[in-house]
Amino acid sequence: MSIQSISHQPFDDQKPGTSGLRKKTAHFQQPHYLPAFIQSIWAGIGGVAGKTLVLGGDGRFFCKEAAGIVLRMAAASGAARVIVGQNALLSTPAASHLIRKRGADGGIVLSASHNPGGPNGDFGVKYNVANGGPAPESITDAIFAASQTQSEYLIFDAAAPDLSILGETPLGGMVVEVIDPVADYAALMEQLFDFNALRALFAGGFRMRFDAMHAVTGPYAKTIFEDTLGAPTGSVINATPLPDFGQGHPDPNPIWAKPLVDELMADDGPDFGAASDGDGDRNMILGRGIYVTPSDSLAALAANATYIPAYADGLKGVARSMPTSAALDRVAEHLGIECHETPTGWKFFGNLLDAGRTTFCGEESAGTSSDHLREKDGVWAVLCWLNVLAARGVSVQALMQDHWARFGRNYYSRHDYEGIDSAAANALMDHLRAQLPTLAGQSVAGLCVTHADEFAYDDPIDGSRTERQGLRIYFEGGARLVFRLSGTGTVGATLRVYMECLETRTLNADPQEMLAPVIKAAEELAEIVPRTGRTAPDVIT
Ligand code: G16
Repeated sequence: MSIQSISHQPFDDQKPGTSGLRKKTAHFQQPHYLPAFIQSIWAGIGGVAGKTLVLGGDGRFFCKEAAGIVLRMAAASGAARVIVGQNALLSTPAASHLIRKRGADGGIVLSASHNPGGPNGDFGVKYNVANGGPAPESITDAIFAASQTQSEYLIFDAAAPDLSILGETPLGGMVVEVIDPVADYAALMEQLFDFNALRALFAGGFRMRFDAMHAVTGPYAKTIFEDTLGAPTGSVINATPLPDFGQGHPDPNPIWAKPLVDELMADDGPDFGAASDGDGDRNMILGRGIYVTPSDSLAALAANATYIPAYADGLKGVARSMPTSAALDRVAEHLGIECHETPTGWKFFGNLLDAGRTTFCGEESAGTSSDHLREKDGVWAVLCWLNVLAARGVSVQALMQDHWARFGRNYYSRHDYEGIDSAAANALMDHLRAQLPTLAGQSVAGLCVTHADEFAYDDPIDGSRTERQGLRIYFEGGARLVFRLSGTGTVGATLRVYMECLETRTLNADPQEMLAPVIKAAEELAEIVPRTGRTAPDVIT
């Protein structure tokens, strides 16, 4: 065996986005593209010699080959050990937990999250640091800087070990340790929740449907919900991870998980429904006859956290991304705890969690989690809901009615315009940005603007400042409008428009109807139709 040094032209498009580097699969498969990025990661983290890494992915097309390349490159650059999930599978939260549990220096997750997979789909690479969380911007900036000049990578010219076989195998001077991807994570969940209460819940006939969307959470959900907690076989559907996610879009929202939503909306539907995404960090929560928005789910879990053994002593604080609704703020105010507002991207919660300033955090984009690890965690969110329902003995519907009656309801919706022309999207944002200073006091679509700004975040722990994180327009009465361009798309630009309004009396109306004036204001202010050529959003959540 020998180490090969391969030369190539530097790539100029390897800037990590909201969550790692995401591109079309074919783009990643072009000669040298993936290895060049991996070599840039080694450079960005100060080398990999002597280090222990965790490696896994969501099982999408190209994951296994990519895992082999990462292993051969880690060995060539002197890594001591790589702990890899069997068949290169690891959910993002399981990888985060393993990094922490094993004291690893970091980890690589091969995933484009909720983006479709397959030869014509997307692929992605994320790097997580020693706390188990996504690399902060200081590191992703260093990786990007390295990628712009790097013209050579090192790779072992021997095949990587067979990742279907558990156990340790040497690769040069490095150890490849293939582990069961589920066991450590499942053991952690058992420590956090009242598994006896959950067993009793299912034994009492509680019916749940969990849609793993042919993605990575299938084996985790089968083990935990069916094998351990006794949910009937078939409670977990689409449970085998497939390279193309069954040609689906593994994004747990009412559009892409419509069959599950339809099942839960039926009069004889299950008591509880949930879905997770490609890499298992997102979640969607449903009860019979009710869809719980991610913002409401976060707020409801925070309000009920003390019913869960791990959080019985209460929450130290909470955090949400800026576009997430203010439902959480109202709970935090009631509990008398800190509520932090961060930019979109899980990496911004890391410092707050490490410093013990927040226990629960979440995002409107279907991510919820706690300080048990440093990623969002779909199965954890589902277990939280089940634990609260079991402890309170109520339905999802009753719990949310009670929540809104206590705190009011933040009606919320996000409209996405996908794959629009990048220049048009940037021009739309510039046009909006230019209006911000003069909007206060103006009336738009019958709503009076109280103030408007561009969100910037000053991290209270390390003092870093992150600018240009979304345009915000606030209206009298508590309504709010936010505009951002997505940092996870792979084609053109995706415009996200986030809308909310607070209502304390009408608690069971259609969100799109309640938000109609805010939606109209968004269209008028941003000139969405003329500037994008789109007459309707592609996705409404
Ligand atoms: C990623 C990030 C999240 C973010 C989401 C949407 O989720 O981890 O923090 O909220 O993307 O980001 P954007 O609005 O920029 O597209 P995931 O599940 O895709 O890794």
